[in-house]
Amino acid sequence: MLLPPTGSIVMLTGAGISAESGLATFRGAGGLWEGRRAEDVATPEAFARDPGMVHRFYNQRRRQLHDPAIRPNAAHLALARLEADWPGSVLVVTQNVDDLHERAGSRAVLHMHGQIRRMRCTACLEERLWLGDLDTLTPCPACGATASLRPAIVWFGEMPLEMERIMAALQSCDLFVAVGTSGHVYPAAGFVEVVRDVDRAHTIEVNLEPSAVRSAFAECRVGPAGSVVPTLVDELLAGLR
Ligand code: BV8
Repeated sequence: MLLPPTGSIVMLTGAGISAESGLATFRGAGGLWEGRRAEDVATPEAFARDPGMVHRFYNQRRRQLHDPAIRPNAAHLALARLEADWPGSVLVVTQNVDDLHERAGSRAVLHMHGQIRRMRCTACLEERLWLGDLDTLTPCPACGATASLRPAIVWFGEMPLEMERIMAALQSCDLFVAVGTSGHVYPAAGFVEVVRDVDRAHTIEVNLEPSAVRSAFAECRVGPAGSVVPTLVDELLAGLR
């Protein structure tokens, strides 16, 4: 596929890009947690009702990131290689809260749904890296308040982060690729429609199966991200020669 060398690329990633690294997706077979859907746990209401349960949900997932078996896969590494070798701009917009893109070497990464390795105090609004467990008794390291810490994650009904930067990147990109996302969660699922209004941009979906917004994409590549994304990156870089 030929793209102008100065072309700008936006990669939207979802839970599917981390699946081959061993992290469960939301709506796949392992998607339930204690019999609950993510939509029922990842909400301010659930946190207000049962903060301990929501802390357990995130503590379990945060602990996974310390597992040496959980590491970036070929898809994460290919996106980092693209950012390093592509002369134009490459931006990863991820719905994921893990740090696998950064550990693969990507630097231009926007976590629109927050990061599981960060916490925020609802009393003093301090936000910082937090790698251990959290619970209602954990005192805020900045203000000392208890029962005030929460994961720095965007829950359902909360405003995603970096939306201005994301919209600007979508409206000026030459290529938009969605990798491993089911197209159920907005506003991310609507990003392809924003790009479609940009007449020159090409859009590609990479997924094991068609997403809920498959019809909005000009091209679909079916298969595991770990093999489809490196091939796509090879094609893009070969077009530079
Ligand atoms: C907002 C952080 C507005 C948490 C997440 C009614 C009431 C309230 C809101 C709404 C409503 N109706 C609609 C909404 C909007 C809502 C929404 O879209 N709900 C859906 C469920 C209908 N959205 C929101 O609430 C958003 N905020 O709208 O704010 C607003 C305006 C003004 C002021 C205030 C607010 C916020 C949404 C963010 C929620 N937080 N994550 C956490 O991580 O615990 S969303 C959560 O789902 C994750 O981020 C996840 O990434 C994301 C999306 O899921 P996917 O990534 O797509 O994962 P999924 O499992 O679904 O699919 C995986 C895909 O990978 C599959 O297609 C599979 O085939 C594929 N795959 C699997 N393996 C592979 C693969 N592909 C390739 N290779 C493989 N190997």
